[in-house]
Amino acid sequence: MAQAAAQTATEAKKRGKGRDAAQMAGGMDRAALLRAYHDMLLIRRFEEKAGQLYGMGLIGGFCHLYIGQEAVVVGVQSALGQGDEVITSYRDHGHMLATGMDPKGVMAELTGRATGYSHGKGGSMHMFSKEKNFFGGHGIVGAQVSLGAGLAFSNWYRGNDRVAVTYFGEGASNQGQVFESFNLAALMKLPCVFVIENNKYGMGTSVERASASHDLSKNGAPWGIAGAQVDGMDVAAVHAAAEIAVAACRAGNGPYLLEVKTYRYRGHSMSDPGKYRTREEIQKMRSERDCIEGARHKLESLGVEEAEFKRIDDAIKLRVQEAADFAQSSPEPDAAALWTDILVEG
Ligand SMILES: Cc1ncc(C[n+]2csc(CCOP(=O)(O)OP(=O)(O)O)c2C)c(N)n1
Repeated sequence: MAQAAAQTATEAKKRGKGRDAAQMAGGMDRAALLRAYHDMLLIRRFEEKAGQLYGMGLIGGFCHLYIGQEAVVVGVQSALGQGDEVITSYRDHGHMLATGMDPKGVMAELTGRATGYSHGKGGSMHMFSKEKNFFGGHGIVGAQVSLGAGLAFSNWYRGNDRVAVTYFGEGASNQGQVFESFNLAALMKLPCVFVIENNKYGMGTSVERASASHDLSKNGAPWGIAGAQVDGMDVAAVHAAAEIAVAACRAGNGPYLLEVKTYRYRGHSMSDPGKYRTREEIQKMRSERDCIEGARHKLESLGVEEAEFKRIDDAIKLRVQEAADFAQSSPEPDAAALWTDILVEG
């Protein structure tokens, strides 16, 4: 990781040539960090609103919030280029927003409305966007890892220079299909960035109790997969590590494994009583390590003033409220829609 950090610093220096070094924060300049702050805050406010609507009985079924983990997806997405692809688990609303999907369509889907991304028939865990190269949204733990390797395979087969990013949790990381995917991706040098979002808990089981491997970034080592661990509460650090990973993949070096150490503030899903950890543990992370507060402090030191933060906050609040209003005023799908978008084998 030290080597990776040094490489990033050199690359950042090259990119920032002529700029004041004080205007850079971990390879992100002021404008990039401000954008990242905006994107993280949009996810946070969207998820808070989704939590409220769930409490009001407007969202049915499962709902896994991403609050606390925003720096992971925003940092990685900021290192991607046009046409790069993203696939993830059921904890997916943040990934959708980061790829540029419309908050209105996502909220409408959460509330089961016809205007949602899956016409109100998929819900929280099942949304896709071909336009934004977002491939879901998968409720089966680990399933997206082999699908993500498949996305990378299709890019390799077509001979383009696109990279597929496959996100999964530390709980999923010891599944057999994950290691099968590592093997094939390494064997064929597939352009896949595997991102382990290590939020410390798989449902109510801590990573210490579930995993014999304590440095998950080394889990691809038997197949020669390069890996790095990164602080997932620091968006600039995630961005810097992701730039290295994406560049390595795009250069044809095969897959890359990033373990991003993060934390979720809310329960596993909305029905989690949270008995496996203390309130103090959560509060400590929130007050000392929060990714949005951390970015805000860096931006303040780069000269961003209160009025600018307020302008961003107000615009996001409005956008999220508009998404909630749009969802609530949209119709539910017609009963006849039960017979569309499905495969019926006779
Ligand atoms: C194959 C399979 N086994 C079990 C489950 C039940 N389940 C849902 S989420 C989860 C924990 C996964 O934890 P992790 O991969 O760390 O992701 P996180 O929820 O922390 O984002 C489990 C066991 C499932 N959905 N699919």
